[in-house]
Amino acid sequence: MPGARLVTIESFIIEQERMFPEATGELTNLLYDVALAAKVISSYVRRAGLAAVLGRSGATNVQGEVQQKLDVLANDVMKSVIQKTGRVCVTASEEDETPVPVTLENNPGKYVLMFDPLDGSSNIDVNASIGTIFSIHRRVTPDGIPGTLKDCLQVGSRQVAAGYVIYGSSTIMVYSTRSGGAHGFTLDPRIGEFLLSHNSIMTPTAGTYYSVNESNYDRWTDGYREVVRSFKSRLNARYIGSLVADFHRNLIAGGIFMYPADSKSPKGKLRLLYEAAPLAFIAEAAGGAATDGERAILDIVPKELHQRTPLVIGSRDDVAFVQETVGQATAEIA
Ligand code: FDP
Repeated sequence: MPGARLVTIESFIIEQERMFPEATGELTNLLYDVALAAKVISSYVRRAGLAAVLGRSGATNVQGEVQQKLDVLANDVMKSVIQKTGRVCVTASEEDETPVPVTLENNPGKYVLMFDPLDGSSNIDVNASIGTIFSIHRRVTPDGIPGTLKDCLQVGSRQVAAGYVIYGSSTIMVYSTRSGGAHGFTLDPRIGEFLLSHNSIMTPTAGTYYSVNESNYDRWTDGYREVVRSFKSRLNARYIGSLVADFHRNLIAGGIFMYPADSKSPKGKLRLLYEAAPLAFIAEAAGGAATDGERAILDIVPKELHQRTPLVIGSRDDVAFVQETVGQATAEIA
């Protein structure tokens, strides 16, 4: 728009950092590295039907899930952009079995980056929205040496920043830091820059939508069945099956996403460290909430890298309703 003030993601992050005189600029640069990786991944996603990147890679990841070529590619892009900057000491990803420490040669930094490089794999080949999710912590092991699993296994409330990128009708990156607020930037394909499009997102306290895979209904506990019966009578249903896309729509429009534990996945399906915790950080920054049905997601202390968790996330009143209804149903059984 001629004359409109264009705020790039870089200038916005720098402006935010000025609120903290003690900041060294490293986190700013790390967020900018993530934005760069997102642009590269976005360029592959946008050409996916033309470049030879659709389909299965022929391998399975640590969770036993079939890896798509784009999963592997996105994972490689993230690591190659992030690992040699001297800003992180270790990365961890849904696609890597163990943490990948930054070697001495590549100068380990003070941050830990965990990510799901391409969330919503089942939607890759059918041109539906997919995304990248990331979580950043300060390291807890001594500076100057490669990071370890200990740096990764930190409670969500200690995140210093988190965010996601959605490759949808446009590419949007949303992030939040401890300085507060959740901010969204749309990639302008004409200039290849993320520009501020959603300043200080606040999610409605009560939502319009509920998003859950209802084909699991018979596998849920009575509490979740009751919740969904109630939602059916007063909310509208939307389920894409890409966590980022379902979460983003509900964040903007108001709503709730649920992936409860069920008899097939007794610990839940989604991963705590690089799916649930970063999105919970964003949800809380936007005035929403996230729980596993009993505890706030940000209070869960992880025990393993690829730990799974039930997830209920979105508008505050709806999340509270789920927690209360599920809690009562559990108490009645006990
Ligand atoms: P996917 O298996 O396609 O990678 O992260 C896992 C995830 O997608 C989420 O993005 C999505 O919300 C969920 O699983 C979908 O699971 P269901 O197919 O069981 O509904």
